[in-house]
Order: sequence, then structure tokens, then C-alpha cells
Amino acid sequence: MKRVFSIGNPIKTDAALQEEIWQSVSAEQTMEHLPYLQVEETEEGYRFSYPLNDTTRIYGLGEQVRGINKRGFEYVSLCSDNPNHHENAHSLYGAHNFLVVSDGPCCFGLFLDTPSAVRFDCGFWNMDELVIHVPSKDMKVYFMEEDGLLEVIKAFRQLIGKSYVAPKWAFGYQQSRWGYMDEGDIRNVAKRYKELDIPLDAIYLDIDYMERFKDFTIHPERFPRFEELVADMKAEGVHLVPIIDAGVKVEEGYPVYEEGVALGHFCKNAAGEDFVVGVWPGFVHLPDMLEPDARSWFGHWYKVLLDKGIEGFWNDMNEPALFYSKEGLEQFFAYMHNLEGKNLDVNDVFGMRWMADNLANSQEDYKRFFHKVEGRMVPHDQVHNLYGYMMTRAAGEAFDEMEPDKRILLFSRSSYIGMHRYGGIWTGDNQSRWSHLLMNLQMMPSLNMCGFIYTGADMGGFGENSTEDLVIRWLGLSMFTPLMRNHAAIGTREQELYQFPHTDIMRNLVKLRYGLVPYLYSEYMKSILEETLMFTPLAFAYPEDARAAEVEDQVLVGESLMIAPVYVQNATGRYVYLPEEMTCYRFRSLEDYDVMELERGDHYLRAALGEVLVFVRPGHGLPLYTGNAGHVTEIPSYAECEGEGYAFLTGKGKNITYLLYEDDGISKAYSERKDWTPIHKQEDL
Ligand code: MIG
Repeated sequence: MKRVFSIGNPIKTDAALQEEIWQSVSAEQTMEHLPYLQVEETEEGYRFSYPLNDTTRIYGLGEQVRGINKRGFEYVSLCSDNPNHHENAHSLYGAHNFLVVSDGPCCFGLFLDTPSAVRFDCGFWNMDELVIHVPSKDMKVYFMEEDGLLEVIKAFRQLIGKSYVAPKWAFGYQQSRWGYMDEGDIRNVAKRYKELDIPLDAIYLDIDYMERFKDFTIHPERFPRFEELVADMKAEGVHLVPIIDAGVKVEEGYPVYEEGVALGHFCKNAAGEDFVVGVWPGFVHLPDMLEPDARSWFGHWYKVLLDKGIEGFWNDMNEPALFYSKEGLEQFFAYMHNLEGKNLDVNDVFGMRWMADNLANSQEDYKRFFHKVEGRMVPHDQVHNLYGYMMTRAAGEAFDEMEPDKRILLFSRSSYIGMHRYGGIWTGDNQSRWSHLLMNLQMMPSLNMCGFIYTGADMGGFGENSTEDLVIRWLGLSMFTPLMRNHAAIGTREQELYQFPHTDIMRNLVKLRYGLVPYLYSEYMKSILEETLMFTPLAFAYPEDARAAEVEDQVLVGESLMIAPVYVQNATGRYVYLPEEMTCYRFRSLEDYDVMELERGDHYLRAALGEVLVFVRPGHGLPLYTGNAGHVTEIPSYAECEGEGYAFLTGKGKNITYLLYEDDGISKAYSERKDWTPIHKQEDL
């Protein structure tokens, strides 16, 4: 059953595409026709509720902290520049209002398409109740009930349309750091990786490549021969991926600023003037990404960098993150001025701190500026969650025009469902903590459910100092995620793989990743083309198994594999639950691994630092490229080399076939199922 309810006068988000096949229900019938849920109209909007029993589980919600089963916490869809990814964080950078309820034989999905800040109380205030508060009377509600969890996902993913397809080179290992200051730093990273024979496909350019943080500029002293650098790196197989920030610096003579002002493409204040906020470069204006002309205008600016040979971007600060507004700053100074010379009591001190802390990303500021939406001026707070989505859409749509048949790498920090068609996401500013390694694993399936397939976390952790063992263990997870990028914040310990003594382990693990690329890319593309999960919770794959439903630290990757990364410091192994018999490959490198046939049930398995456990399901196989590739493009396609250099690791069973998806990795023509290469187990040929 698929139903869509249109309530009030919803803002067009373009999140859903294939609505025609959905049964639409008129507003008057809403209450009776939304199955299972109780709906109440409240003063500010609607309240949906559903009773939870002992075995009810809740999935989805995309980029949020905590477990795969979201029950027991309150999550708020409010795109936030929140670097504190702790257990108590209610909102991160994305707003993904899709959840799935699994309740005995019944399972249904619910998507609340509204850019307002939806509160999902998944049994937080009352353990036995799911309550969703929507602070708006304008929204679309999509309800789907299917025979199983995977079917619910498929119905939803079909509704929202095909996910963004990244170029294949973006499945290589990528190095980033906020703090690479100049050409020399970049060349050095490439050199060190090459010297150590650790494969590398991309190096990221963070804000310091720009001239005083101005989008679409290059710092002339730090990068005096930018195009030459891009070309030299490309000749070595390394792509440079620059960051683009949402705000445009206010500066006379800066063409992006001047054009934006002249064409009226910036967000306005109540008086109709271009709204001013502070971000990196000081005062900036925010392009009105929701307005189609402004979007197209901003998107075409990426051409400046495409023309210099750039083939990938990351969009940052697009929640949008605001350090302050002019108005907020004035209030702050007035407040401080009042306190000057006073004998400060506790209220003054706390007030002062509160004022300072709330200068950034203030909800008050969101009310102070406006977007042009279908001819109306709409205050930002009503459309806040769409901003990062529309910025990335700006780039994605422009790439389709400027590079109609070439995939450009694109991922964003902030997002909303719908953005998954234009780019991927990275999960923002995590920290170098073991708990964040586990969080990375737990977030992957939820992101996939919401359409985000090209995704991954900052490997090694962004904030705080990482340690060598954490980096090694994190490699053991990131080697399976489409985006495998080591990124760290300025001021933290350097965590490029060459900064640590055990380069042999690092090399082995990265090479193992390159061996896995054919399989990972194949499963990635299948997940997009057939609307399935690439990262599947055990609960979804083994619905009859109550134990599997509670496993929060193992997931399936594609059709053949289960992974169980070690995320505990100093552990030399871990418990693993097998919902069926599996073949365990304990890898130390592409060539060096143990094979164990394991029964269904619990096992304690050794996995020393540098060892990675991969479980192959019975009847399934894993094609592994065992040759030496320094870059993704050096991995020969199976079809072309007829399997030369490939191993086929299988689970238990006879007549095992794996259907490998392959394409050229760069054009937008995707291969059809009939062209996929069947790989058979050797004995059965
Ligand atoms: O407020 O560009 O999440 O990856 O290195 C920090 C500097 C701004 C936040 C991004 C991070 C990036 C950093 N940016």
C-alpha cells in the first residue's frame, strides 16, 4: 500500500519523484486513511503517534547518532553545524524524515516531506510510544506498507528516485586535511604515498586553497600554478577535490559577489536588502539556493574550477552554518556594553556566555532572512532544511549541463532527502574516538535507507588527536564504505597514513580496499539501480531471527558479505553472531589470509591489529582483484581481462555465481543487467 497525503499548502521540495503510482488521499480524509498512526492537529501543526511494544523496532532517519534501531531517543530534523556527535546530539547536518517501523508481521514506512524541524520522539519521553511532532500545517506525508522491511525501503527509494552515481575513481583511497596550505603541501602528500607504495586516488583542498576564503578563487601565492598542479597530480592518478562553501564574501571587485548583487541572487532581509552574515571570510551573502535562477547561476560558477581540470567537489557550511549575523552581533555588543563596569552576578555571567554561544547558528537569525519561493518571500526558518540540498542541486544540475556525459564527484555536508539524486554526503565533523568508529558503521544502513549511497565518515576522526591503532581499525571499516577518506581538523595530530610507523599494515589494508573495489562498486551500483541497501542491518536480511534483530555492530555489505569491525581499543578479537553458516576470511593482506568455515551462532574470533574479518554468505561469492593497483583506473575490468588477476572467494555451496556490475566508471551510461559479468566458482565451470 502506498499513499500520499497532501496537507495544507506544502512547500515544493522535489524530494519525491514518482508520486503518480501513489494513491493520493485528500486532506479531509487524512485522519481516517493514515493506517496505524494516530493523528492529532496541534496548535502549531500535527502530532502523529504509534504505540510501541517490546519488539517494535524503528529504523531510518539517516544521519543521526545512536544505533541502527533508533528506538529510545529523540531525534530532530534540523540541519545543524554540530561537531559534537555525542550520544545526546539530537541533530547533525542532515534532515532525513524517513522512518520504518517494524512491529511483528507488520512493517511500514513514513516520510514526512516538510522542511520544518520535525521531532521524532522514538520512545524517549515515553518508552512505549513513538510520537512525531511536526511544527507545520503544510506538508506531504507518504505512507507505505509492504511485506517486509526491504520492500518498504524499495518502495521509498523508488519514490524518491535514483541516487547520485559517483565516478569510480572516487572509490579509491582519499587523503584530506584542513591545513594543507599550499602547492608544496599537496605535492608532498602525493609524494609520500607514492614512496610508500600506498594507493591514493584523491587529495582534498580545504578552505586554504582559496584567496581569503572566496568561493571559485585560487590563492595566487600559495597555488601560483594551479592548473599545472592539477594536471601533474592527474598524471600521477591523483584527483584534487576542492571545497566550496555556501557563503559568498562581500567584497567590491569580487565577481561572484558583484554579479550576485546585480542579479539579485542573494537572500534578503525584511527590508529587501542583501542579508549579511559572518562566516570564514567575514561578511558574506547567502545565495538564494531555493530560487531556480540563483541556483543555476551559482552552479555555473563551478565551471571556473572545472576549466582548470578539477573533477570533484565537496560542499561545506551549507546548513547554512552562520558564525553571526550583523543584527545578532549588535545585540550581543549592546548586551556586553550594559554589563561593562557592573558587579556581575550569576545571571549576568550565564547570560553573557549564553549570548556568546548563541551568536552562531541562531534560530533568531533564521527568521531574519528570506528566500524567494514561487514568487513569495519565505523566511529562512521555514525552509532551513532545504538549503544544503539546494546548494548541491545547484552544482549537480549545472554539471549535467556543463559535463553532460562525465560524472563529477560531488558530496555535501548538509542534506535533505531529494539531494541524494545530486550528490553524496560525508557525515561531518566526527572525532577521533572509538565510539565514532562504531557510529560510522551504524549510520551506514540508515543513510542508505534515505537514498544516500555514496557516503562515509572522516576516517580516523576529524576533531581531536587520533592514534595509530584507531586509524588502523577505522581503515578496517572505511575500506568497505564508498567514500573512504582520511580527513582531520587543523591543529590536530597529523593522521596521513605515512605519519605512523606501521606503514606495512596501512599499505596492506589500503591494497585490500583496492582488491575489494570491483565488488564494492558493483554492489554500490546495484544498490542504486535496483533501489536496495548496500549496507543492510542483519534484522532486514534475517527477519525470522530475533537475535539478528539486535545485532548493532555487524552489517551486510552487498549481497555476499557480512562485516564485523573491531571498534574496541586494545581488543585482539571480538564476538560475532552468525545468523547462518558463513565462511570467514581473516585478511592481513590481499595475499595473506585464513579461511574458516563457521556454524550459525556465536563465535569469538581473533582479529589482531591489522587483521580484518570478512564473512561470505553461503551460496555467494566475492570477486577480489589480487593484482597491484596504485589507483582505481589500474584495476582491469573483469570482463576485459577475463578474470586474469582476480580471485573468487566463496561461501559454502556449489554452483556459486556472482553477477559483477562493471562500466567505464566515468560516463553517465550505466550498464544493463544483461551486460553484467557472471563469475562462477572454478570447480563448477
Ligand atoms: O567549521 O573547511 O566539516 O570538514 O575541514 C569548519 C574547514 C569548516 C567544516 C567541515 C570540515 C572542514 C572545515 N569546515
